Amino acid sequence: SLLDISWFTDSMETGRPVEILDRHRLQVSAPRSDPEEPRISAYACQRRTPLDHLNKIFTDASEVLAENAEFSESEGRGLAFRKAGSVLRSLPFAVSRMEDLRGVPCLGEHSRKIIQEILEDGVSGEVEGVLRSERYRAMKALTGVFGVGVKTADRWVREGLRTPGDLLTSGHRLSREQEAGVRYYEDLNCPVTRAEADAIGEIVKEAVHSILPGARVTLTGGFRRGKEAGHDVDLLITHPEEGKEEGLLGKLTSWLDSQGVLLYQRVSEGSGGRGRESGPMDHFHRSFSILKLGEQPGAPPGPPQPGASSAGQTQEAASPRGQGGAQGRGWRAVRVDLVICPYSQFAYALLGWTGSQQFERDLRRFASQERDMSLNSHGLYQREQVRTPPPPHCISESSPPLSLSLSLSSPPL
Ligand code: DCT
Ligand code: MG
Repeated sequence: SLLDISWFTDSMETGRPVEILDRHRLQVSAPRSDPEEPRISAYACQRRTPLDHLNKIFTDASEVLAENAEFSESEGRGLAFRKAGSVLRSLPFAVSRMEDLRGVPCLGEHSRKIIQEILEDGVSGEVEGVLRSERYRAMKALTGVFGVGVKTADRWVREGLRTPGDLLTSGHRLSREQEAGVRYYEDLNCPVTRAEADAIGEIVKEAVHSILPGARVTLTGGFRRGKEAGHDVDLLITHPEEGKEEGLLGKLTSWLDSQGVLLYQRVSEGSGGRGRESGPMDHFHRSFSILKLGEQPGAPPGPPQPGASSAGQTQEAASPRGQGGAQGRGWRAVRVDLVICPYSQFAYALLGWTGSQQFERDLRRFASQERDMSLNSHGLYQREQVRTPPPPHCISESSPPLSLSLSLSSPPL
């Protein structure tokens, strides 16, 4: 059947030898470990992908082309460049000629053409063209506003807007999220350092512990993978006694607000992690927030400014052109995701929130295509469990997710 054929070809792509046992039986063996010809998996989750790697010149190019494709809502093309970037990151050698790429999966014709251009000329004309293009620059600047997606940015670019400053003078009515995005534009586009992420973690930990002793706060996302900088701080919060985490998010954000730390927040109610689905998005109670961090990591940000209270309605430090930065003002704004999860789902949530995006994507694809299972941040399920979901609120009792042997103290993935 078609299904069998796709399974068969995927197995071949992952570099696993297939033996023909008889007319009706094929056997897929363990990956070959031939040092002469190491096979590279087509799944990012089966590759070692170090943060520091040897092919930056090519991965930078793939990233620009992926972004540019996403700006045109060409998801397929964007994904192809993301996959190419991911596999290039995993190569243990610097690519110096096209022959080096023999047998490397996930590199389409277009990606290979770009690599060839860079090998021959030192740069890719296509990438240079994108970087110079007015549309790309404007889309980059406008999607850099927190709360502005590709569709909205595209509409504004068609109207002639180019920068967040243009947005303020255009008279467009902005959502509360976009207003915060413009107000803290410079800060939110300035990478968050590891020290700043740790300082935010400490502020949140102190708040959580004063509300719910014994709760655990874990720094996830890029920082858990060892990155030195990121675009936000992802914090996963749980409590070893299942159920105690309920209602925590509201109390936590009220506490942060009372301390003058909460500059903005939007809460996604989710279902407190009680629901599950076959899609990758999770159902956790979550706050997309902007927090205020004092200049010295860990230092209190100072008293709230006049009129700067009441849950994210703050008007302080509004920069007239959306350019207000941290310099000289003694604090900076930081994007923080606060995610609450029930303890029984913590291992899955930690795995799902650690990333990278490509690693997660392929881990879910691996579960589905190679194991006929479904993985998300709530659990790992047999396929038929997903097809016939049990009634709501009975999930953990009637059909617990399969156990995942992930040590809570495991090193970054
Ligand atoms: N994630 C995912 N699928 C997505 C988006 C995110 O699986 N479509 C997971 C993986 C990473 C985690 O959520 C946090 O997301 P980001 O903060 O966007 O990623 P990051 O790796 O932490 O990147 P950065 O360092 O820039 O914050
Ligand atoms: Mg992050």
